[in-house]
Amino acid sequence: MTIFSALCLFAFTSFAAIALAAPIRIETRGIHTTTPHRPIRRAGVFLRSFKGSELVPSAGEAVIYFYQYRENSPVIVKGEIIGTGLAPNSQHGWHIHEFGDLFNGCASVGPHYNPEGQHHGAPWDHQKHAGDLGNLNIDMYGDLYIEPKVINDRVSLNGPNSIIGRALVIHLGADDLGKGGKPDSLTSGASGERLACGIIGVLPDYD
Ligand SMILES: [Cu+2]
Ligand SMILES: [Zn+2]
Repeated sequence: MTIFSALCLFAFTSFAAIALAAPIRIETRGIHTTTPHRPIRRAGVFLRSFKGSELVPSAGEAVIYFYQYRENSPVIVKGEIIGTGLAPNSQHGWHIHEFGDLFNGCASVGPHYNPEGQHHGAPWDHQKHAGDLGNLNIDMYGDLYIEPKVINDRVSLNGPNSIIGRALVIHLGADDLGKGGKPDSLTSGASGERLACGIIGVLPDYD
């Protein structure tokens, strides 16, 4: 191989490598309503544990993400928490609560977010709170994986039903989805103590 052909080959392969590595960019202007592959809004919650109003230092990073692809489309929830510290194979109720107020820890975030004035239920019921997310399933290793999915189709990341600035709460017990017949089944699913919570905030765009 001559030096010239070797140089040509080198130039070609490095060009190909750069071309392959370069991200595919979609040109957008203003709000991304015409590009279904990018959410119009991303939001996230950094979950924290409290004892009363005192913040308890937690071991891992616990973030849950929310995406919305169009102004009126349902919100997709996604997340993974490795090493939750919760019992393996356990179920925990989780909800969007009304206020983004952690002044008194998870106690000051108010009741379930319920702009329609309905009673507590399962996320797939007609009668439910907009903030009802059902149960989280902790796996046999104590980890949590939430595949990207729509859990409750009544919430939004914009407009009058926006959950931005409200709180996400994970409870000690399982949510009975309003069907347990306990005094608080129809208000909170009898899911017990509030273990962790955080405020839902707007995240920056991807780039
Ligand atoms: Cu709750
Ligand atoms: Zn509820």
